[in-house]
Amino acid sequence: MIRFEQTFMNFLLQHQERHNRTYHFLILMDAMISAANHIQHYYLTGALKGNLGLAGDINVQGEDVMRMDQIAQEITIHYLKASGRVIHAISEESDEIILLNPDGRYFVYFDPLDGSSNIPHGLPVGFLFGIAKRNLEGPEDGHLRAGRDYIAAGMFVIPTGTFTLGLKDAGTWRFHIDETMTFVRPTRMTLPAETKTWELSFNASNRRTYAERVQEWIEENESKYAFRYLGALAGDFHRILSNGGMFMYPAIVNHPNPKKNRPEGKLRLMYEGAVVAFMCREAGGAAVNEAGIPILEIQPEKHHQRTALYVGSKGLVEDIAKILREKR
Ligand code: AFP
Repeated sequence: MIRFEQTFMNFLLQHQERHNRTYHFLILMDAMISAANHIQHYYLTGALKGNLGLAGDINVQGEDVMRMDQIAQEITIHYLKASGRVIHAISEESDEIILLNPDGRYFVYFDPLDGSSNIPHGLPVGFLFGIAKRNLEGPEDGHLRAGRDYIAAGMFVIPTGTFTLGLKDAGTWRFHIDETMTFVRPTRMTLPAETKTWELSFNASNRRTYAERVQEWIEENESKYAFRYLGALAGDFHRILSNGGMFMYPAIVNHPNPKKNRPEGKLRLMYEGAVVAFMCREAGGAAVNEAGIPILEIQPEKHHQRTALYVGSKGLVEDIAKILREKR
């Protein structure tokens, strides 16, 4: 593992030269970090200030909006706009594309507070984001980018003070916050090849609703690995990146109440699935959907498109992908 004793900005500057990162990207990252720190502050004081409850609205996904979802959304939009670098943003909390700076050069796809069931308890949630670059030469080619076209993707696990960032062709790095709220000590993340620490992570209460072949795969494999599940993708994926194994949120196709089936999956492609798939690829792993297609290859057709997700160590993901690709 490579370690740097330097601040986050110095780290990026060093990588800028090697990987053609621009000054504009640094400004955008500064905005993301400021937003995350600000959200974390509200989250830490949320129980005392009464901010960990429901807001009383329903979001575009038909889910109850929490007060913290609204706060995190407002904070993120504020910083993205102030950065002057983002043309359009897509957020879990907004039905419409958010138009920010006409001259901005990036698209940002984000979920400012993912893992709502943990909010009332003040337990870990995630701030997930993917970044793509606008086409600066020639005609604009739209903001709906597949994960393979992201230039970076990252997640803050709030309020644990950890930040993980994947940079295109430059690895996935984990930072920790210090007393001055600076993210320091980047450590390059590589999924462990050794299977001893591998974990499986999925919502076990859903297992009988998965496709039969997925249920069979779980039965054959579960006793080989430890099982862990937090219910917030950023936290669960954080563990997989460190320990190896696989996080999965399969399609729900066998629910006793067919209205509750989710054949297209639950997680959102642009700001959940593709974000962790990108970081995973840069750490040596893989990610596929319910058809066994690489998540990073899926061209989104709409902003809030959902996907099933299998992400983690290549050996496990490729094993289940083979089964998912078999026609039955
Ligand atoms: P919410 O933000 O709606 O709770 O969803 C969180 C999430 O998208 C992802 O972070 C979790 O991995 C997954 O859903 C948890 O879903 P279950 O509660 O169905 O297990």
